[in-house]
Amino acid sequence: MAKSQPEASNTYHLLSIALSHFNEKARWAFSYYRVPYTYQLVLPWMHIFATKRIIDKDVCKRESRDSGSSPYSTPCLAVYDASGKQLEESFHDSHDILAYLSENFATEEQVNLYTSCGPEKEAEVYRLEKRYDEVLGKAVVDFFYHDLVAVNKWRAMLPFAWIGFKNRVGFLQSLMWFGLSPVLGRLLTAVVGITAERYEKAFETCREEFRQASLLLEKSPYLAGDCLSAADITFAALSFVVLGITHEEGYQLQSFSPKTWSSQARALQQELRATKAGQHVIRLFKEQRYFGAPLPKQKRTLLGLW
Ligand SMILES: N[C@@H](CCC(=O)N[C@@H](CS)C(=O)NCC(=O)O)C(=O)O
Repeated sequence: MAKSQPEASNTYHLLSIALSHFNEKARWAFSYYRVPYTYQLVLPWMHIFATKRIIDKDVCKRESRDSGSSPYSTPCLAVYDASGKQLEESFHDSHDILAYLSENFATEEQVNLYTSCGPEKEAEVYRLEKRYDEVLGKAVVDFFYHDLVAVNKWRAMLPFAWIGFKNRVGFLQSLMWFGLSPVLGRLLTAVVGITAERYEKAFETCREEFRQASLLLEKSPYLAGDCLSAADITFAALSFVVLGITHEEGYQLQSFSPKTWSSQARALQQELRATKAGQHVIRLFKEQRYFGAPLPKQKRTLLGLW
């Protein structure tokens, strides 16, 4: 049930990496609960400038459950008072954001996404969400960066460099990314430890996750039962890259055209699209991603960086 006070008197600002699937999950959670918010788009590495300002205020009350990301990780939700000036709390994990919105903004129409399939399924929804975050979400990172930065680098270089301008993340940030993205992309794969082996393994992990999810969908219309839950939103948001979901198909921002991906990546996208789980995700993006939700306002910042 909705607990409109004191949260209704808060204002919400979401810092999110434009092309990130974990960030799409947080954006989707906001759309689902119809919570107005402003957002600021950042690009990898440059996100540190933006999230550091929030982290330095030391108002995060939750222990991080994710040892794989840095302290500057996105999505980063800043909760301000009604005036929008006083920072009261911050969240640095997509699950924490989804759980917070579910606790505070569920209504009879937008039911709590953890109990929507019945209280007896709550633990299963948590389990599925955690599995998708830890297994599918991580495999998608390996697939995404290795394909764009190494396997298909010559064809992907320009679209990868152009992505800041395409998503209007701010002139200075877009320009820095345009010039430095080949180096920053390489640096990122080195720091995160993404290798050709991990890329190959990511294909198998994605296939297996889609196979398991398809089996669940043989038994019920949604992953955890008869209703949309946090498991469906997590699975769908984390899959948008490996399915190549476009803006026209419901992805909130502007992604890459098919030729940006290598032929093997495109083949995987087509293969997964044809599965029951793939069809489920395509339908969720089409029918549930935006329905009735107010579009968030993009906060213009000094040339896109701070
Ligand atoms: N478990 C975290 C994972 C988030 C994550 O991996 N975020 C990436 C973008 S896809 C990120 O911001 N990486 C940069 C960093 O860790 O500094 C969540 O679900 O929010």
